[in-house]
Amino acid sequence: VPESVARHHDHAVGPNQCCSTVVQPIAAPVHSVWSVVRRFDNPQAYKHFVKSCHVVVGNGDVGTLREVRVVSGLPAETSTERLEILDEESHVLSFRVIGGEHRLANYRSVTTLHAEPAAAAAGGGTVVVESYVVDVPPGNTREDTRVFVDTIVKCNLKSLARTTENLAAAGERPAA
Ligand code: A8S
Repeated sequence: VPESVARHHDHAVGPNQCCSTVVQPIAAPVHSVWSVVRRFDNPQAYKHFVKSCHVVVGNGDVGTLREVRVVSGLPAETSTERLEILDEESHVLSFRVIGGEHRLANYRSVTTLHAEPAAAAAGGGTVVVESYVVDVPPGNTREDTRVFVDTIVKCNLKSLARTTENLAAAGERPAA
């Protein structure tokens, strides 16, 4: 992993914040995984806790704001999120939560994609690294918070793996 990319996961963590990193291998080439991850306007393509998403400002470049509605059953209704980094060459995306009805104040995550050279013969492979930092909500412990957020991020990345592995398989199929 290049140092310039690793540095994105090196968060400044305040005294009442927690941070963590989730790693997910995917049996699909980096360009197909990136084609899904880069779509800041369409997180529901793989994030199943997202009920709907509307871009309120911007066209998908840095500074774009999206308004996400969350499925029921979570301690959240909406989230307003700003695209902070979209690096098409290094495959880095970062967003920040700037508002909404939920308990994850000051959430910021960074997602980076890394080609898995050993998987080249099998059509390509990717390792996704997603790290985050967030305020620990009042009345919760750092550990509670990490378990809650890690669960969401792991679900998202497992779903990203299924989605992009299916895309890759469909692309390999000979045309009828
Ligand atoms: C993401 C990651 C997270 C999203 C969280 C952690 C969230 O959308 C959900 C529940 C909450 O309580 C907070 O990449 C919030 O989307 C599913 C609404 C922000």
